[in-house]
Amino acid sequence: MSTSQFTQAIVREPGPNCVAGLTTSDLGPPDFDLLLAQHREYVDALCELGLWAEELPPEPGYPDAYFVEDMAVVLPEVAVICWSGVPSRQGEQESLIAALALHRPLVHIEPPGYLEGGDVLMAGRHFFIGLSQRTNQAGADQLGRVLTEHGYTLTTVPVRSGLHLKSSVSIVAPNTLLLTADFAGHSAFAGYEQIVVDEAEAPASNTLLINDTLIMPAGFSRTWTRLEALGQPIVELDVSEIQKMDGGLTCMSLRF
Ligand code: CIR
Repeated sequence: MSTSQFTQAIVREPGPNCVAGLTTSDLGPPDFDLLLAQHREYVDALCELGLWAEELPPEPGYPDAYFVEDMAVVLPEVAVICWSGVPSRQGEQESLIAALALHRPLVHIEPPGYLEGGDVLMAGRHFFIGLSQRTNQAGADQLGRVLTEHGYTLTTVPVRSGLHLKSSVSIVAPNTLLLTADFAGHSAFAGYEQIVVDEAEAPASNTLLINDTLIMPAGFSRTWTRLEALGQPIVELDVSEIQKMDGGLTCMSLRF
């Protein structure tokens, strides 16, 4: 599995209840119609990059369910179904189970372990697993066993700022990470080229590499300039309303 070569995605349409989702942001409530339009542009962008996108319907009981990335980690060999670190999201995975069972054998993270996909960053054959409020050591150990069984390596990284590891650290080229100053210099990332985003552009550290194209959030010109130097195509998407719900570009799809 390469870091960025994907043929399929699973996404979920946000429901009107998404405004009731969890957030720590002080950006105010999202405009639902605009959020829906931004989500549509996101799905269109994935399709334009060659992915076949399966779109699941909204989940009335789960306002955060369109952040599908958090509910599974999809490897070539197996899909690991997550157990959320927060009660309001425990149960979202049920409808993903049916979708993913068509593509992969399934294994499950079991409580007292909990783990969300937003904390799992794939870098070729190596994985970084964030230990956050949404992922505990027991959850990371369970995923670690699956990864090791299939020949991958992993390191855990404490997440002391931001929601998930991938809120602040992205892979933007095979050996290059885009990350915030809080994570730069962590020993887990030694050996990788590091592009540290300006403090004022911290949300740009959640950037998505799809089939050698970078999808980055709009409005971060300094980061754009630095990423442009990598020589890969860049697509900018406005995710202002999604950011109001603590979400970003990686959270809204499972890619495999
Ligand atoms: C939550 O707090 O769970 C959602 N409002 C946001 C989840 C974002 N997911 C991600 O970064 N992987």
